[in-house]
Amino acid sequence: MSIETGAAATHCPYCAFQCGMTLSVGVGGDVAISADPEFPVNRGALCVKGWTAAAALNHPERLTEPLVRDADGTLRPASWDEALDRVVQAVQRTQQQHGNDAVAIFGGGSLTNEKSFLLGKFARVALRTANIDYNGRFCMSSAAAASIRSLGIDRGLPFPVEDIAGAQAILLMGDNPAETMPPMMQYFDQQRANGGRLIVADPRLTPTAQWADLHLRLMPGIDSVLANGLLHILIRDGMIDAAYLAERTEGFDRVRAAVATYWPERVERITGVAEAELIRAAHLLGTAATAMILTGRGAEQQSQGVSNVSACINLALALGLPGRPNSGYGCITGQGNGQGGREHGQKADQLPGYRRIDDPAARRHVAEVWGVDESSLPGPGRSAYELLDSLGQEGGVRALLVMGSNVAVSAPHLGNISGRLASLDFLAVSDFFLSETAALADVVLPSAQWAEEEGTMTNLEGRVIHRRKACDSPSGVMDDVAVICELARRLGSGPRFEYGSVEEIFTGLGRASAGGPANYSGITYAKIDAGDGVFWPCPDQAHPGTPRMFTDGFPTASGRARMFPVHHQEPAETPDDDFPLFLTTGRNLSQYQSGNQTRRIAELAEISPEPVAEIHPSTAGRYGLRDGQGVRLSTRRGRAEFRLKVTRGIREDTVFVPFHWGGRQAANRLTNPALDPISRMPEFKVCAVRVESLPTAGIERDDAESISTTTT
Ligand SMILES: Nc1nc2c(c(=O)[nH]1)N[C@H]1C(S)=C(S)[C@@H](COP(=O)(O)OP(=O)(O)OC[C@H]3O[C@@H](n4cnc5c(=O)[nH]c(N)nc54)[C@H](O)[C@@H]3O)O[C@H]1N2
Ligand SMILES: Nc1nc2c(c(=O)[nH]1)N[C@H]1C(S)=C(S)[C@@H](COP(=O)(O)OP(=O)(O)OC[C@H]3O[C@@H](n4cnc5c(=O)[nH]c(N)nc54)[C@H](O)[C@@H]3O)O[C@H]1N2
Ligand code: SF4
Ligand SMILES: [Mo]
Repeated sequence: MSIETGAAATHCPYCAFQCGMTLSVGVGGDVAISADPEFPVNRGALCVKGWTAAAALNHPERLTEPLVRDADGTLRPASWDEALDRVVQAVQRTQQQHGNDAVAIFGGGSLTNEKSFLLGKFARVALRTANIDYNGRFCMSSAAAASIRSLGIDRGLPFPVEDIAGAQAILLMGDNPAETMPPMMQYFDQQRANGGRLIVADPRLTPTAQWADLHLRLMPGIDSVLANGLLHILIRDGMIDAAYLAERTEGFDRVRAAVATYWPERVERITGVAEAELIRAAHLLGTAATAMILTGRGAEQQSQGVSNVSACINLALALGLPGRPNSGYGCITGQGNGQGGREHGQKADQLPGYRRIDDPAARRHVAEVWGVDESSLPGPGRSAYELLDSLGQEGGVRALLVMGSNVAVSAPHLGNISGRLASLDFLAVSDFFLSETAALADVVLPSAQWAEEEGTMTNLEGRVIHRRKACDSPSGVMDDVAVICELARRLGSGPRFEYGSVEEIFTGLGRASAGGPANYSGITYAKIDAGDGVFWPCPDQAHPGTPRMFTDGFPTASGRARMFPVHHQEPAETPDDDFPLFLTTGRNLSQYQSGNQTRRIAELAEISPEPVAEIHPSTAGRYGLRDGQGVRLSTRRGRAEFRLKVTRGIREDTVFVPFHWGGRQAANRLTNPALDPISRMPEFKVCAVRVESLPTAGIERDDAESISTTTT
């Protein structure tokens, strides 16, 4: 992967597949994107979001100067000096009046490893606040928590994606890669060519489910019942790996007792999946020499998310899969740096290297690397939703800095969160477009974009890769690293934030991670560049990295994987007379996340101009609704408006909407913030909803009016 003049081998700004791409900068600053055929993950493939990513770089709505809010309520351009000064004054005022923890940071999984590390250090060293969390809490935190307690570590995929091609059977629980990571489908393609089978569990007949050999159209919110039911059949039919269970796991007896009551007729009754299909799925997994169980947000974003994933891990362990070739349990991480972003300290309970902030040894190590006194490091802070829910409250957070998230669209129960954001004494947002959250801020800091700065990302496989700078940012823009270091300097912590380069920050991150679960200490930029990235853990310079984990044991106290019995409980809210259907939410192919980056790109807006609610024909008939009309969805928490799509590809009791829009079209006006007791993940995937015709013919698009699109 050589860098030619005017061209840089780098990676996509969006999802965790982190496709390799080449950016060529022409005369006049135009940027062209081509896929990198040599990068072993995407192997020359990109999805439509990747192909069109350059359109965001020189987009006319790009923020190129800081904005500050005047006393009359208007946002006006300001100098960097004034904007940063306002932030510093607000921090100091708030901390003097209300204590250190009244200032908080909200980060994101799109930030590089270096930024994630700096943000965590900034919170603990410069602000000395316990309150820092990030949008990954809304993403894969249930899988992370379940993996840590069972397998001893959380690396989303503990094997490279290429292993998928060699799995004879794969169960995909609530993931839709045909739309959310299209280039990954080449491995499922190869898997099929090798004679392998794919089973997809999803309430919708997604493009991925259409592709599968078997689609289990389960009811939302009951994944653990399905997994327990499959394990019941495998035990009954003598298809579990007794030797593996005896040698490599603990806790199976209690799991066996728990799944005893999940006989197929009962599981059919609860999940809506026919007994014959359950048996077929179990036998496909049980007879395969190599197999994988993979989870996505469908199974994880529930108030029972950790239980669901634990039930899937139990299934994988009973089949003897983790640590075997082309086999195992994996979580398909979502955001560009969704993996690295959860390792280096922007989580409320965490220090770099995936260490716990309440572990005395971890605190001593990190305090020493940072050159501060251990007693000065705060303890664990509030989780993402709880942090947002505390804004402006007595004893809660009063000043907030958001970097890399658009919570005014993506947080659950927006009716509550919008009010909480409005009640803050001070809000600062760093972004490169005026997101719905930035539009509420007192200070907006215009940030550089991916192609304009150096850094590393860790993809869904745990592969640390180099995102190279390909072009300069517009004048007036300051990158996040410079912003964090300058704020630290103005707050009196300058010497601890003096870095000569981004690479130097990576070296500091490596030292802080040494000895921790996510050990980066043997990774350098040179080592990443010499190959196709380096898989963590990589404990020393001579170590080649770890593409495949668990081959010799699990990083638990006993070296064995721990199995936890799962007793299913209902979702926090189920349909009733007033709200008679399930609502579930997720993604479509051409929009990304809160849509702040993709709604502005013409090619993407053309494919998906507005949010569409999917409903089954018989349900539409029952409520007198027609395909293409406007509908209002209502839940106990709010209302939102959508165009209706009538499709046989969804269960009769379920409505699906994407969450990529704000304002009146925001799915999150509807969603339930019920939290998983362990991961603190909100229940984005299940609540109870009512559907009605919109009184007027048209849907008012209040959020879209302010956005203009541009083509590549
Ligand atoms: N185009 C696009 N790609 C993306 C993103 C994007 O916004 N747009 N975001 C990236 C990120 S951050 C993430 S986390 C990933 C997410 O990637 P996915 O996990 O594939 O995305 P989702 O659409 O949220 O959810 C997957 C599926 O879960 C199903 N589902 C809903 N409820 C349930 C349930 O109760 N049980 C089960 N088993 N399934 C259920 C939905 O019907 C949906 O098809 O995508 C990444 N890639
Ligand atoms: N209803 C419902 N809600 C959901 C989900 C769901 O399935 N259903 N999924 C959840 C999931 S999995 C996720 S990951 C979250 C995502 O939700 P968000 O965190 O809101 O996701 P993004 O739109 O990626 O927000 C990133 C913001 O930061 C900006 N940005 C990107 N990179 C950088 C950078 O390097 N620096 C700075 N300063 N800014 C940057 C972008 O322009 C964007 O405005 O949403 C969650 N919300
Ligand atoms: S699959 Fe993900 S990383 Fe690849 S081009 Fe699409 S959005 Fe970018
Ligand atoms: Mo995500």
